[in-house]
Amino acid sequence: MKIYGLPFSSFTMRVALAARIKGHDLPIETPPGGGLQSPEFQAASPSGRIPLLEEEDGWRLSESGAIVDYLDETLDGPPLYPATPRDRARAREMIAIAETELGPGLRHFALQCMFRAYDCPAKLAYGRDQVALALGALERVGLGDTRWAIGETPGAVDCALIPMMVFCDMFTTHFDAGPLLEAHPKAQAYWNGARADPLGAHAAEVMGRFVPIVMARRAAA
Ligand SMILES: N[C@@H](CCC(=O)N[C@@H](CS)C(=O)NCC(=O)O)C(=O)O
Repeated sequence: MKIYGLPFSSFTMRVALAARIKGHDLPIETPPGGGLQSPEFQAASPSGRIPLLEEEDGWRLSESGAIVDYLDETLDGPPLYPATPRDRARAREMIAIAETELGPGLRHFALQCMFRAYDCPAKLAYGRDQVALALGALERVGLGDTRWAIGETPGAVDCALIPMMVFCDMFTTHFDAGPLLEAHPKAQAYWNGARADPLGAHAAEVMGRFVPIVMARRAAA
């Protein structure tokens, strides 16, 4: 099994973290044809996006959340979801908040502050509100109350949240996004704990390698 992705991609990191928690170092390969826009990759990936999992027999799966759950069911290692129905439901609730609120909110910062794709203050303000709503909601359902998102061991929620927390830090520190986590002490406490762990530190280090690349592209433009 391998993953087509790019190391700086938050969604690729999500599935790489899932494999790491389960004790596997999943190979991440550049999309076939050399990049996302290649005809080979566009033909292989239903949305044309990374990550894309490919099994040895050619079976493929897209969407980072679906891939995380597939890895959980097919790889040896600790389960990525908690043991009780209520904790599993909580995990899915937190993942839904991350996927439908936090990620889309951060996307505005990625497009405007990092990639400078366009300049629309109203969209950025909406993104900021969406990030604040998401972090507030995550805190209300328990983020920051325990060592990891749910309990004392990392799991599927952490795979979703860690790359987004890396982005929050990155956008604030390097891309003039202003404070994103500051008003959310429990979310900040969660991230402080996660990034002090090799799992979070690895994500921050790998995704952080993208900052000088973006800066160099800006300088060259
Ligand atoms: N919902 C998808 C989102 C994947 C996604 O947005 N991937 C980005 C890279 S982080 C991508 O492929 N962007 C390229 C494009 O949209 O053309 C998932 O969870 O896997």
